[in-house]
Amino acid sequence: MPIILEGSFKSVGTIAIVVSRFNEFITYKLLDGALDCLSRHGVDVEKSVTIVKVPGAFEIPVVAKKLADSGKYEGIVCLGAVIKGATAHFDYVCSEATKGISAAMLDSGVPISFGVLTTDTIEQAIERSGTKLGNKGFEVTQNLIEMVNLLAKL
Ligand code: INI
Repeated sequence: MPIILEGSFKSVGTIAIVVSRFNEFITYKLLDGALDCLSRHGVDVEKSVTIVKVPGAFEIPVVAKKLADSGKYEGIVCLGAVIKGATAHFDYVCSEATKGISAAMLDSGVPISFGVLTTDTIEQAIERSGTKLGNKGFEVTQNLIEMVNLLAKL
């Protein structure tokens, strides 16, 4: 039999959430989803979760990297919403947020989940932040819990 390693959804320790204020009517719904997920997986949100607010998705990576390097957190959730209609530099903001968050995870070895919505319309963002298509903040937080548990086994 091969050895199969997989992360469980066992409760985790200290978690940081980086959330951008840009499009906050969407991102704060993602934050609600993330906190709901942590608390329903047994995390004491009052004691073990730190929330860091940044102006926009472009600023998320530098904060995620600093939090990861601090050694204080088992995992980091990044939440934002980049909506095409709202900007001419959509592609740049998306690409820098994606690359930067990924680099922060690979450089630090700390699991970081990518909960930055990149949508063509506000409606698509609303659908993914607690309505028709669920709550991406909840989903990416569940993935983070799995990755924290998986990395602890490797
Ligand atoms: N930031 C976002 O998080 N979402 C957006 O849709 C967005 N738009 O549309 O411009 C956005 N821009 C701000 C950017 O993230 C930075 O905060 C800004 O460029 C200052 O560095």
